[in-house]
Amino acid sequence: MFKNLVTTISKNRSFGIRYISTRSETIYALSSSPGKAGVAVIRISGKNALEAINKMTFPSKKPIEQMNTEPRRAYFRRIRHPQTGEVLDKGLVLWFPGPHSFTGEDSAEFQIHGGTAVVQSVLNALHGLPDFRMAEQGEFSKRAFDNDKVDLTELEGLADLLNAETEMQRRLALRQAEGGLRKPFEDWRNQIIKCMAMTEAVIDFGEDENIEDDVLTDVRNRIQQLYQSMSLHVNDSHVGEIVRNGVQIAIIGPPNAGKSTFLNRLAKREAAIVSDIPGTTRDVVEVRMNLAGYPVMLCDTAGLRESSDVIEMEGIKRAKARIQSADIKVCLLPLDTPLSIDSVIREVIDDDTYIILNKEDITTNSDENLLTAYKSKLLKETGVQKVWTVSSKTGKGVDVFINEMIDILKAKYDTSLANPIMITQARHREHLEDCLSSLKAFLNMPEEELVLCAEELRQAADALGRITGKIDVEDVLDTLFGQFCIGK
Ligand SMILES: Nc1nc2c(ncn2[C@@H]2O[C@H](COP(=O)(O)OP(=O)(O)O)[C@@H](O)[C@H]2O)c(=O)[nH]1
Ligand SMILES: [Mg+2]
Repeated sequence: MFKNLVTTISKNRSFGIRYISTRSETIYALSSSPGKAGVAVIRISGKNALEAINKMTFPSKKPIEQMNTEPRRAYFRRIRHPQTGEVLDKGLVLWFPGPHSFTGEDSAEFQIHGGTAVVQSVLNALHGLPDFRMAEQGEFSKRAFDNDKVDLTELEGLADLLNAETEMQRRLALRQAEGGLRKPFEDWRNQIIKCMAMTEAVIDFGEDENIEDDVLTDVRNRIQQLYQSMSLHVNDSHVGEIVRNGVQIAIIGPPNAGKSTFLNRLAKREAAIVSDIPGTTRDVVEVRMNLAGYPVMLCDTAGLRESSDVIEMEGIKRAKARIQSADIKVCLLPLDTPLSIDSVIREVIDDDTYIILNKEDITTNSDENLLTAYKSKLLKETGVQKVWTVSSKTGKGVDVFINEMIDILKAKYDTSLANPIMITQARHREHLEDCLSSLKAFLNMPEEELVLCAEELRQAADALGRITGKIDVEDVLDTLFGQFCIGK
């Protein structure tokens, strides 16, 4: 009985609104990037896709009816104009009958020479076929979503894969595009729906002797367990989101410490202005870097000190805002001035701050023992985990810093398979938190309030449904498809 109830409820309530597209037309588009290239890929999807192959790629010596195009095989053929028979190009032709295609519909692919005129002539020829039209932005993906080939998280993963610039971003995006989030989220949602069905069964058939006494206790235990395991994933220190968006590393410290010189050294270019006039840097200067596959946004900030200069004060305000939002802070202290940490700097040092002693080449603290003693004092007083000594001017010590920073990144932002569920977007987190708060409300509800209990579970399931796109997601879809190019 429960099993039937589960299916009925999931059919009636939880699938709600779906994004509907008109699918009578067959769509086509250039899926590779426009411009000159060795090969261009034209994709076709819709019920007449096979017609494009039959009418445009028939071998000259054989009659059409003898042509046999097997699925998922590459054929080297002449590509012809469907009306005039003129040969437009020679290329590979592939046929993917639905539902075993990206969109779930009958699909075809022409891989032709990537010249502008060649591509245009084939697109024009396709335009002449009945019920064929050029695809809209993201329309192939939209059809894949409509046909349940992918869910929203997989689509987001796909968009991220197209945008991935570093190895870690690629890894994270690929895992998500392959259903890394869909599976656990759907599994959680199904468990909640099952508990909801059990609660509703007690509401409907409470007097019935077929219902075991401990159904509600069972539901409560299951939700308790689910709540705990979901909470673990939500409290993940935002690893997925940080790797997806880039690790923000802020270079901070007093004026003239050599922050801008250090940034330029890492960036290998003169990104920030360097001068011996304290207070030169005002705006936050950003440099994107790839550190062993981790996307990093390195930010140079204005030196922190008390100042009465209006513009410098604005720079310091911006620096402080950036320091607050940074994932990692690297605090530079110059070795050519007396060793001390100003209170303005001390205030911003926290668990994610590391210290670099700069200007090793002109240190006035040349006594090794003094330096070592100062380092241990710094470690003890500030609680930072690492102090490096470098010269931004000569580059000495900078490689050691880079290598050790990579180790820190690897430890802090572990994207290995050991952590299979990685929340990559604020959108996921919001809905997961909604789901958790409904589960918590359920757990705090007196057991006899059956109707309210069932309602909390329904809201929890809906919150998860919004992540995968089972319900109410039109606004998210519009934004998402807008990120794809025409041929995706
Ligand atoms: N000798 C030496 N001078 C440095 C080093 N790093 C920076 N400087 C100099 O210190 C001054 C201030 O540097 P800058 O990068 O503008 O400091 P910021 O105010 O912290 O951004 C400039 O004259 C730099 O050339 C270093 O490692 N060694
Ligand atoms: Mg500067």
